[in-house]
Amino acid sequence: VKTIYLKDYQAPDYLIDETHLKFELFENFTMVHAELHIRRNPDKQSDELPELVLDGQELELLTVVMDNVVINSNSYTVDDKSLTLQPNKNSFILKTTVRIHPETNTALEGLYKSNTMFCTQCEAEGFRKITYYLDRPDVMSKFTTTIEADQQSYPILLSNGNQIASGQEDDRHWATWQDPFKKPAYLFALVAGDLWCVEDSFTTMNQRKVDLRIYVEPENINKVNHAMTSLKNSMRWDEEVYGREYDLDIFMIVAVSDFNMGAMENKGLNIFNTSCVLARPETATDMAHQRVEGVVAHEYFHNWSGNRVTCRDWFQLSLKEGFTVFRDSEFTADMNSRTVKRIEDVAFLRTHQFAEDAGPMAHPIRPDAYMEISNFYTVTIYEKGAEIIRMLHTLLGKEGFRKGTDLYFERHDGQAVTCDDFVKALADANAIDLTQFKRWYSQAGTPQLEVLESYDSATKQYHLTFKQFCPPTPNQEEKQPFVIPVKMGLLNKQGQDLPLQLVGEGTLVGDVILITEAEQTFTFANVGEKPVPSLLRDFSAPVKLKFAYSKDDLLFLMQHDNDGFNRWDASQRLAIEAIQQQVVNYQAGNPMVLDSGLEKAYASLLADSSLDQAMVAEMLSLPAENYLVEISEVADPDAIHAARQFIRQQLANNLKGQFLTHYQANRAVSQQEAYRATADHIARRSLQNMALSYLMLTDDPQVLTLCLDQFKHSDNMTEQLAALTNLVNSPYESEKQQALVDFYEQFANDPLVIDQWFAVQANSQAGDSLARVVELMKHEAFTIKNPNKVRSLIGAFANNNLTGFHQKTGAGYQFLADQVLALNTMNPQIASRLLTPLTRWRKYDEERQQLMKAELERIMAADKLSSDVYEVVNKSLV
Ligand code: HT7
Ligand code: ZN
Repeated sequence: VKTIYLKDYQAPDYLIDETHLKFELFENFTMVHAELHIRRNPDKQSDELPELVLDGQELELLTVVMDNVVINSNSYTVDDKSLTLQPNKNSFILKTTVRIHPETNTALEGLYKSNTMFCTQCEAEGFRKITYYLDRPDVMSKFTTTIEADQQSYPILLSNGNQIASGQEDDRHWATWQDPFKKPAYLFALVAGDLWCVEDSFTTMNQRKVDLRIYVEPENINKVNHAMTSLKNSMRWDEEVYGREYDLDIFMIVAVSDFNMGAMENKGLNIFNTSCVLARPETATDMAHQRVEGVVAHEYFHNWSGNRVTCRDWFQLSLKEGFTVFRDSEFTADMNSRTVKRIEDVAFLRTHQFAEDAGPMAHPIRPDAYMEISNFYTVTIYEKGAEIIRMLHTLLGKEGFRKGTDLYFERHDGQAVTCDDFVKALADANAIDLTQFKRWYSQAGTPQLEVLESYDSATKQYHLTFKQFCPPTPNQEEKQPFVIPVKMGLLNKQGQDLPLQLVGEGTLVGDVILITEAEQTFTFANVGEKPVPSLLRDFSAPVKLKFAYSKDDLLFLMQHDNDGFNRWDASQRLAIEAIQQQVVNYQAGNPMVLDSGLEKAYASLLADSSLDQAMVAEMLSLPAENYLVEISEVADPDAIHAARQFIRQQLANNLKGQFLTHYQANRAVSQQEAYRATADHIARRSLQNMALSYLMLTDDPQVLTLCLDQFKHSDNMTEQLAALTNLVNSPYESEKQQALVDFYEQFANDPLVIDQWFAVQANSQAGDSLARVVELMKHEAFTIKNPNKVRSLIGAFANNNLTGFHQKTGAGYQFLADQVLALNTMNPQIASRLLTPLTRWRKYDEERQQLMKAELERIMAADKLSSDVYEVVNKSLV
């Protein structure tokens, strides 16, 4: 498998101004006729005409015609990756015909079938599985697409842009779509199927009416309202916050059941995983509703950050993904609770991205090399990428950032550009030097930021010394200091922020200090008493902050910090300390104890009626097991699980009365008010379910009655699924089995709900979870060909069921490796993603390390490894 390097980037020798495609769709094959208007790239001059090397995979080439002259097979070469021709003119029209087989395409890349419909997924390099092409994002072309298919089976025929013609002949019909915007092939889309649609419209800021359509399979037609509302909110938000108006007369979304990721931003024709479009209260949880809102917004925002301005090459992926994740997270923050969104994003980043940054697949947000680009749709490119954009927003301020993005869109509209171009637009618009800041683009790893304090009561000066250090990552031993914006406050005894008066060296802008050196001291004047520092407010940089907070400091910050994020963070630090002490006790065979400070903190949170309910729910959640693994030197899954569970149990017993009061009050409101997916309702349900999960640990039969009542008599999936999850993890065996049977019967016809049913069982804390997962793989509702099913059963087990997956026998590892091998040829992208937990083998004890490595080696030794799986296994074993 070849490695591709950023340093080897070369502009294309040829460009394709126009692309005319004709698809003839049949049940056993599809014919693709392509007419490409090609010319030499004027920016690449040479005396001789270079060869034209078109990408193409799994294509049966039938004809090649250049400027109306048939080219015979002696005059071109074809291998399994390309078609090479020698042009004799600077510009020409090349026509090819290929036969392809969407009906047997299980990789879900290129043109494939999902249930009965045809659909496409071309990012990153799927278009080459449709026709021979210059399949690279810096080749942008105007597309016209004709689709011809059986009228009865495929009444709906869609592609990018506007429909300009249609017709019928016997039992077949056709439609022609034209996209007026130049685009790279990865944004091409085609859909053909028996679909229903919900229609609405949006009037843009310049009073243009845009037709909005969401297409689904008929049985899902009652589940698209939430997505439609989210779409209209996104369109308005992008106008108001970024001044970006939609540019076509029609915007379509199509929901498909078989999809490797969440969704795809194809120009004017977004294709979505059903899990990211369909939502109605009875079948989708609050979390699922929020995911729909976020993904609809994300894909819509790509119309500017990704489509109008796209990436020059795939090393620049974070140019569109990091920026768009930042845009969608700000949208969600504006639509819902800003603090809760920040807490959720940071918890996700710290758990998953920090782990990636510390593992064998660590890479900068702009990687220097890859083997298989599909492996680089990572939490680093997306979520860390978004954090880097957030830091730019912090550095430039709201207005400065907007000036920068305005310049970026104006300068680069219609172009394929680089991360450097983005940063330069921001720098130019604000006349600021971002050279050092750009290290965030080229250096991998999570910096550690250690902070030491000293206070001099005589001079009333308070000093903070910051030391930054970034551990080595693959191929990057040494790191240069980063620019780290630290948003902060100094709290007096009453919990108020003191004015920040910086003296001497250093930069303070508003409440943000800039760390630029490996070690740097900041001195604050007129500090009348030793303050408690609140550092890295709002998580202003993706770093690991080390400060020796005392327990009292943390309790104080939890109550008083005027930054909601840091109040939550203090609660997490307190909980982590308490859990880590019990991990030590568990390992030493000593009795575990509940920290009285933690209990008091929880009691006062539950008693304080002035607090935002969403915040209470967040602060009462103990850090997830996966995060506890991430922050362990050597992770002991059994000890982590036992310690966390012990603390939950103790808190449940000791605070039972308070949990019950909250539960009953909130459940009563749930029963009275109709479901709404608004921030206040979501907060209330999350507190209610949090209380229920603690109460269910008390073994009180009265609580079981409450839980069963919630399971049986809720009008929404948020309450019903929470009740089912609690039952599945309870000791009440017969109630658990009955609930699982009832739930399945109730929702057997709804695959997305059945995905939840699989996931709840995969995450079960019962000792036999692996056996249950193996059994469920034989269930009528399971198929390994559907990525949502794989994620909800196999993925959920391997990623979230810490004790089940890491059982000492190694059976969990062996099971996962078997599934990776089964998927390797069927769907390499899913196989490679599924591998992630095994790649983290260095985190565990020697015995587990050996077992995990042995499975990676077994995969490595297998025949015909896909490049996707090969790259991940190879890097993990180095
Ligand atoms: N830009 C989209 C990426 C995507 C993708 C990548 C590889 C394989 C399958 C895929 N489906 C969608 C999604 C997004 O970030 O908006
Ligand atoms: Zn995206």
